[in-house]
Amino acid sequence: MRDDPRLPSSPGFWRSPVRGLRFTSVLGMVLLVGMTVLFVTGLLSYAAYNPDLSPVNDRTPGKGLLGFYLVDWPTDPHWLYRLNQGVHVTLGITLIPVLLAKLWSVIPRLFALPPVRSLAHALERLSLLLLVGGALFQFATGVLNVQLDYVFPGSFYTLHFYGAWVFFAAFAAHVALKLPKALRNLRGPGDEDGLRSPRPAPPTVSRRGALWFVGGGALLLFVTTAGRSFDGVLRRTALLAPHGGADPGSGPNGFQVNKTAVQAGIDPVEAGDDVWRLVVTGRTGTVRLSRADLGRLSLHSAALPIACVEGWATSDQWWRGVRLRDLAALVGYPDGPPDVLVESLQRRGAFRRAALRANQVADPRSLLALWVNGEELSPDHGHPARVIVPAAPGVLNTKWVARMTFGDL
Ligand SMILES: Nc1nc2c(c(=O)[nH]1)N[C@H]1C(S)=C(S)[C@@H](COP(=O)(O)O)O[C@H]1N2
Ligand SMILES: [Mo]
Repeated sequence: MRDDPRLPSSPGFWRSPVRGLRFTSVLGMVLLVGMTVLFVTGLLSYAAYNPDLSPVNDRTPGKGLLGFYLVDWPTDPHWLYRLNQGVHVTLGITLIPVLLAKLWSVIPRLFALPPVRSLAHALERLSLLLLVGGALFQFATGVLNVQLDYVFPGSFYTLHFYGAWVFFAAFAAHVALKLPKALRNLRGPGDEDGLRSPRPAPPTVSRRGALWFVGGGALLLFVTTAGRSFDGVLRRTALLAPHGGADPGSGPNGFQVNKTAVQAGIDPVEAGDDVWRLVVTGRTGTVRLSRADLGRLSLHSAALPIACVEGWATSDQWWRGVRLRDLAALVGYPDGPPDVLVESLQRRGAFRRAALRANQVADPRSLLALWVNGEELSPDHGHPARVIVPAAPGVLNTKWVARMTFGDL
């Protein structure tokens, strides 16, 4: 029964001559480095949202110890989030063929009998379930989020954050168990541990050729993804980046729009110059400012990108408007601004409000922007006013701002 080669539980059932520990070890080493970078950039991406700051930003209020590493997200260098998220998303997509090839290479083990040989073996198999399940879950949720955006309304952060910890715990255990063997197998012919087929079919491709095939697939994904972190000609190479949604057109406002004013349900009358007033509240009370009032305050410019959690980013745009710290000074914080809660005219949607930390408010490049690239903000980029903060993820750059409440959150 056990050796009946018609059954997947028999080693003879698996006939590809490509399988073997060396093939598995090479892919495993690539994943060891790649998955670690994905995990670290993923945790940093979460930290960039400043979840410890306010319940508004915190998508995983029950995280407990898992949030041990959270820091006040810095504002320097101003491309920090763009780089972090470009690496995270581009690398994640690039590693898909490597992950699939690795799983393919060890699939005979899934069916090996007896299913459980000992308590230790049972624990190992359980950890493999978390490892493989966790990896597939992280890749699936990540890819769905960047390609279809907002398929998990409000829950993507939660799913991807906890999924990352489950995966990485199993990954660390797996590496501790397998690394010595993988290293041995890279140096010389090791024991084959049931991966090499006992009755291999004639080869149609060499092992090296199979690795080139996987690497070529990864390279193809890389060159059709990496461009999403840029604009202009490079953006057009990002064939896999989502192109649906609003066409931002050309001209000063012609850079990527994630959600249009119409999609966000912005009422053009409410956002119009006659009606709109920015309501700023702080220690000394509330002030209401029209767009003309804002234009009479001290105006400043900053060259900053929009960098979305989905991995797309623009290059630096020239924003012009009022410094956030000057708005804080208007309501009672002349030296040293506190945190701020920013709320949009938008009535529904997870990103209609966000909290910023004191260090972000204090940065002289942090603006409530009224203009971009020398022109009025377009409705889709947040007219009448939007927040722009260096090094922060796009979700913190609230559009169609209606209210700012300064104070320690
Ligand atoms: N009010 C509001 N502001 C918002 C959003 C939103 O949905 N509503 N989306 C945020 C996200 S996720 C990003 S990436 C940026 C995108 O800005 P852009 O459309 O001007 O490129 O806006 C941010 N500001
Ligand atoms: Mo975003």
